[in-house]
Amino acid sequence: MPFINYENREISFKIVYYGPGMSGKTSNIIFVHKTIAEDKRGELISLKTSEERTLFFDFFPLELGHIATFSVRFNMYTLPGQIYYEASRRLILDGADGVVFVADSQRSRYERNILHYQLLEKNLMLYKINPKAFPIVLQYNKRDCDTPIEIGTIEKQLGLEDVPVFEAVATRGDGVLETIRELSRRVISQFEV
Ligand SMILES: Nc1nc2c(ncn2[C@@H]2O[C@H](COP(=O)(O)OP(=O)(O)OP(=O)(O)O)[C@@H](O)[C@H]2O)c(=O)[nH]1
Ligand SMILES: [Mg+2]
Repeated sequence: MPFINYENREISFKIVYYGPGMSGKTSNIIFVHKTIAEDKRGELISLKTSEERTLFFDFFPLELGHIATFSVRFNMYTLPGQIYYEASRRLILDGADGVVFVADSQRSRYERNILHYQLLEKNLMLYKINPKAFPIVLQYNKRDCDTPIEIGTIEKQLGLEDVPVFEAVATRGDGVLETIRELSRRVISQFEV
């Protein structure tokens, strides 16, 4: 559920980029951040290791216009994909209103994508959220790699229906805004229902 501040007339949604290690979550958020006009975004904060891996999270706030007389703010987070940071992932997912699942299109990462998607579903259920009724967008990132996995393989393996799918090359920004636009639309329309 979004956080509603009646005094400041502000609605805050929490968006989380989820996915296996090195799939391109931070690259997504960096591109979104640099694309947004300066007066609409806050500083991008990254807590990372010396090897540029996300240690805890990346975060920035984004002003997105209005719903009725309330200003809308999206708090954008990525989480660490390395397998041993499961406790951090669970913590960052708490209170999320929508998730971009960033999958890695390299064949060698296929199993990792499946595992992390299953962990996402498990973690949502821990928070009493039904993953099938929750705004999730699936992004196949790294489409520029050699012989990327075919679109549809992850959905088929996991029995996903009605999950919007986007192809991306996050380092170039291809598909990044399309992905977040669709998720924003879903998050806001679910709130308005
Ligand atoms: N070729 C290619 N490289 C990419 C793409 N997206 C990200 N990368 C590279 O993949 C590496 C990992 O990207 P990050 O954005 O840091 O990945 P992450 O998912 O945040 O990784 P963790 O924080 O460790 O979970 C970096 O070297 C990026 O430059 C892409 O679409 N194509
Ligand atoms: Mg990262």
